[in-house]
Amino acid sequence: MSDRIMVAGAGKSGIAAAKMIMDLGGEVLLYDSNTALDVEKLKENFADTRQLLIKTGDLKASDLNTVSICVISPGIDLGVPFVKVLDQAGIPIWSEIQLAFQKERGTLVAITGTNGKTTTTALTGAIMNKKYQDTFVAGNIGIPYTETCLRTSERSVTVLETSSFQLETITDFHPHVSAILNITPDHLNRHHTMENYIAIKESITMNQTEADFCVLNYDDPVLSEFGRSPECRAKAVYFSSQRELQEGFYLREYSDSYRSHTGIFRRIGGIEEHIMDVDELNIIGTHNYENAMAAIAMGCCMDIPMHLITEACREFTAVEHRIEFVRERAGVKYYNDSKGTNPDAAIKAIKAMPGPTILIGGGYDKKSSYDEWVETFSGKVKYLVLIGETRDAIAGCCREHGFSAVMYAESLEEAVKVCASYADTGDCVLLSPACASWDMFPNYEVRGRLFKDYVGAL
Ligand code: UMA
Repeated sequence: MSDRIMVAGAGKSGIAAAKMIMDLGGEVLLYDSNTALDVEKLKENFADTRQLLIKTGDLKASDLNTVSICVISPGIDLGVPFVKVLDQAGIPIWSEIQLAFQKERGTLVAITGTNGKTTTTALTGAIMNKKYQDTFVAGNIGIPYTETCLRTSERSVTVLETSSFQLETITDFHPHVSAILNITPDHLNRHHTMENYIAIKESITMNQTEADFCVLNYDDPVLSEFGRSPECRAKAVYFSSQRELQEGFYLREYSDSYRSHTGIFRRIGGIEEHIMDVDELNIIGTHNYENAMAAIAMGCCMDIPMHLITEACREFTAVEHRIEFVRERAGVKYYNDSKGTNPDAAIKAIKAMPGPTILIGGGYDKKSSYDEWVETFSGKVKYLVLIGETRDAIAGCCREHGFSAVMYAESLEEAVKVCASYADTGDCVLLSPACASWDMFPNYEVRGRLFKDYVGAL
């Protein structure tokens, strides 16, 4: 490890990365472009600041004299001006997960995809925990990998949620088991083209070999083809909610003398095995059954006995902010899906609702297209209450698709009150905004918790 490492971004990842480097005896230049940052408060995160230099604002070439490498926080777009200063100085840029991987001593399981990452990561962690006592769950889920990697051992397993932002600057990052759950348009304001976004997601496998596994969604044409291509050197393991597979994990309807069931099955070497029924799970919606199949597949790749896998699946409950049931009031069910931060995730939440739905949408503008989302409203969404930066764009899209039950609210609190006043017995109220939160809130967690507070106060 070099003497001075620059850490860009003083959020969760940056603080954890800086601590890790200093724990290993290195010196850190912690840089943040936000001049309003309270440097004294930032220092409170560190027990010892002797090896720490903090800089905010513009970055000049002269600031980089002793810097040999830059560890960049995921939220920083590689197109921002200071990255050019780093490039001109020939300083390599690593993501925070790339840094952490240098100290990984156990087995790494890494999960990416546009949607379902957090639920799948949490469930996979619970499955691993049944066999491996030292299981760490980290990454985009909210716990920086640099916070856990120094505690790994030959016996430990780390289950890591990885975003495209984190994968963009990996070099030798190498999971034993990877999963790509699905790829639909997201973060295109940062990655620009779908081709670029897909390539970044697929790069999770770039250092894998035939001794490794990659779990892939067979129903996603890009991913089913990727698993068969020479670029994917890991052994591809498929799951599908749409068809029975010759080899892999899938959903299939079957009946017994009492009723019909939807089962999760596995077929290996032509032999089919019933794993469990979807109604034994506490998570709802086809997308969640896909997440469960991916997690089960990862458990099998790690040789976890099937009875322990199914036990973990039965015990697992929805992750906070993912179609999370909040409460029932006057016959109306309230759901928090604040992590529905893109149209595809929000479509899944609408489909999972058990009744007519009053939807809260809108937020930070990621330049997404809302057409497919609005098309799923028909017959399910009674009213759409819009908040945030994207209100006009979404309202315009609704007009184009002939959906007129649209209202504006000035705040999330007002939106919750409007929903409550329009909801009838049997309806659902769903916060699933199809947009990121950053226009009105620091992150989706704050947005989700406030929603729950407002619903609780009704
Ligand atoms: N900053 C700069 N310059 C810039 C932009 C930002 O200096 O040009 C600074 C900001 O002033 C701020 C810091 O960078 O001080 C923030 O860094 P960050 O945005 O990377 O946020 P962290 O707190 O480090 O959280 C990150 C992830 N955030 C993002 O990817 C935006 C968290 O994912 C993750 O949980 C955490 O690391 C731990 O690994 C959040 C997320 O929204 C949940 N992820 C996206 C998603 O899921 O869609 C990808």
